[in-house]
Amino acid sequence: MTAHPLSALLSANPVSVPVAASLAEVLALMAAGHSSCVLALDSERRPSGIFTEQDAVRLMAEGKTSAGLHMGDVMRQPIFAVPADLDTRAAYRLMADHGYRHLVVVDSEGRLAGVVSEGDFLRETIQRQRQAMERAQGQVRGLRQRLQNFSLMEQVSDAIFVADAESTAIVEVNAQACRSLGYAREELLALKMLDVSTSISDFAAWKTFRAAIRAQGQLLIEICQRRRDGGVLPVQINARLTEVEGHEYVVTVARDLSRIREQDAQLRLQAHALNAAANAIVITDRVPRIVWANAAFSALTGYPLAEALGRKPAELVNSGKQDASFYQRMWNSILAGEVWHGELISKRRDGSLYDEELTITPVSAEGREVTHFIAIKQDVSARKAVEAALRESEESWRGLFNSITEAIFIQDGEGRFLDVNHGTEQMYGYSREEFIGQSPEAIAAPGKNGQEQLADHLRAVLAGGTRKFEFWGRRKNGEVFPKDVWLNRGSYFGREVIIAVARDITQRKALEDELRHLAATDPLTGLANRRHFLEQMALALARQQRHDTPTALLMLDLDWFKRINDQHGHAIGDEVLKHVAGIMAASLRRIDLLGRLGGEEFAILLPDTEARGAHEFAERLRQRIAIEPAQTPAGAIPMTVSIGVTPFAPRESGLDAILARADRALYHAKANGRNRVDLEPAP
Ligand code: GH3
Ligand code: MG
Repeated sequence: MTAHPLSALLSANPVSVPVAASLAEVLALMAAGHSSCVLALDSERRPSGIFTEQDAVRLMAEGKTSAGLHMGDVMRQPIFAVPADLDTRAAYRLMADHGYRHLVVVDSEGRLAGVVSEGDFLRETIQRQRQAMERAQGQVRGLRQRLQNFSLMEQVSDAIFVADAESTAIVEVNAQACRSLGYAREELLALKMLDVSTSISDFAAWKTFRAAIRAQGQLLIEICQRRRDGGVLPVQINARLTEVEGHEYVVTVARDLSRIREQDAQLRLQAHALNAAANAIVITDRVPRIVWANAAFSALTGYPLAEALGRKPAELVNSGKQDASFYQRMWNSILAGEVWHGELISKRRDGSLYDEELTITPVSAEGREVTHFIAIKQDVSARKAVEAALRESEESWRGLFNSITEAIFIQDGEGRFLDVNHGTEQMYGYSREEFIGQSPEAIAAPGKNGQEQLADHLRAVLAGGTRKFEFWGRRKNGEVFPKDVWLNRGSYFGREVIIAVARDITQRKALEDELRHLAATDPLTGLANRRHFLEQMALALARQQRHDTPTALLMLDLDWFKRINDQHGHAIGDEVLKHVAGIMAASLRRIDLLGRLGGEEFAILLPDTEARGAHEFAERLRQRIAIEPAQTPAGAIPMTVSIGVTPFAPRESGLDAILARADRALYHAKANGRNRVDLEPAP
């Protein structure tokens, strides 16, 4: 059996006739069957002759007609017949050699099997080639499909080439292959591996290469590839043979060595940097086992890298000073992919403890599970010690601050309260928290302090001066009170501030008022004493001189008072003095001023009063005293007064002149019989 027997090519039913058939019949059959030849068959179906289109053309050329002719007259014989199992190519060669356009095919008994024409051969050849092509395309498609199924092809950063193991024609590449050689995909798919390799550039080299792959299963070598721009690219290739549908391909994975060398250098640099870092760095896997640690880690913990590798950090540094829930929280956050940051107490190899600031960063590829943890540790023992010392010093400072009974305010440049002591809380009734951030306005009695002045004080103190002033505050309960304030510039935990020390002066103010009152008052009668009266009279005189308002002065003296003392004793005399003072005080307007000038002598100043009005007032007062005896333990004691009146002149030389006139008027009243009023007009 041949691979391609002729039988496959046969037209099924060739047109055939008996030898006796008329030529006209033969021609009609040819036309009807679109056949280019007709065979004559004997009774055994053995072909005996053949009539073709060419024969018909020849008859026409010889001027013959079909009339009277039969198949036996025109057919060519004997017939050249070939067996059906003849190889197609051999049959085609026979036809070509003899110049035949048809071949008659017979079976082993010599009976007609069919006819093969030149056209059939052509059709067969075309079909065979098409099938081969389709098969080849199918193979490539299948290969591509299979390669695409390895979606890895586009995910790896290496260039991948798939080439026909025979022709070296490139049938598939990945995007990296295009990038690294600088070709478009279509351009690469039109090239051979020999075109892109400078090291394997002819078939002899390729065959050696292929044999080496076959011998070792895969081949890992460094070669050079040629880029589209002519540049040479050093690559490390991993080549394998693969068979797809009976066809062999070489799959080449090429890794850009220049990039790897760069990355190597980069990695070495990073490793150096990590090693040189001042902070301890530990990398663990997920377990977590230590996979790497830098020199600072060894220095901090005392564990050499070799001893730490493969161990769990907890085995090495857990001090037992944190409870299980602390570590649970840490794990929860880092396993969730969050960075954990905190402080803890850790243990060195020698068992000593230290304060550590720890940051753990989970490492995972985009959206994947956490694979590693990077821990950065910093020994903060020194900082902790400083903090503790600071805390201690702050505590002792605060103790001092609060032990001072005066109110102390720490204020910033704008006067805002940064801190206050207990004394301040007690003074105002506000808590420290309520004070902080507030300004003095918040605790000022409204309208009692000059706002501008306060700002001036702050400025002056900031410039280096000191200030003392009085300030009216308002407590939380609304009570308004005076305080003395001393402002100084100072320092508060390294910050330049204003320190205000305040003392409540409510009591001192009250005492001062009391003293002032005492200094101005006659203790027996509660009236203004001589000094205070004269002071007030001097002010009234100044007013009168300025505004030219009428003012009058009355001078009063009890009549025969000595007798009362003599008769009833000094104490009763005092009672009488008080009684008369009471009547006088009750007779005055609010603007009038009454004073006891001494002994049993009184004076009354009447502003806005003419001489006549003053005289009338004095007369009414005299009468009233005369009819109201003093009620004393010694019984009712009647009493009279003499009164001298004088108005202020438009231009007075001084108090003495007025007092002298009033005195003279009083003297006249006495001299004229007492219990009367006398007036000396202004000069
Ligand atoms: P007159 O003024 O009418 O001429 O007679 P008089 O008796 O009031 O005379 P004089 O002014 O000389 O006497 C004043 C007396 O008043 C003398 C003194 O003992 C008495 N006296 C002065 N101050 C006080 C005092 O504070 N209490 C008492 N009980 N007597 C006083
Ligand atoms: Mg008298």
